[in-house]
Amino acid sequence: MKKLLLLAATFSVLSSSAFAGQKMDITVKGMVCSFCSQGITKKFKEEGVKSVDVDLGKHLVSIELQDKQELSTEKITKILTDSGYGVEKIETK
Ligand SMILES: [Cu+2]
Repeated sequence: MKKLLLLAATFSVLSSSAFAGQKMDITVKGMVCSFCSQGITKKFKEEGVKSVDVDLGKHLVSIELQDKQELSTEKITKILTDSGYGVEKIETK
């Protein structure tokens, strides 16, 4: 029983910090040049994220959210697919 309580406590700490400057790594298909990375950076800046980093070589867009900001994976997928890119994977850290 003690062990179960400890697990529950650990979980609540993790979930309560989930929106405080949460970082997400998005694997994106179709980004090939600096215009792609500029365009994608602009789209996420418009959503008010704290930072955007595009790594063309790794096909990776890393974003960091503002404290308490929520950006759903559905919304992220829509932003990218509307711009003509494909979303392979979204990882929250
Ligand atoms: Cu491009």
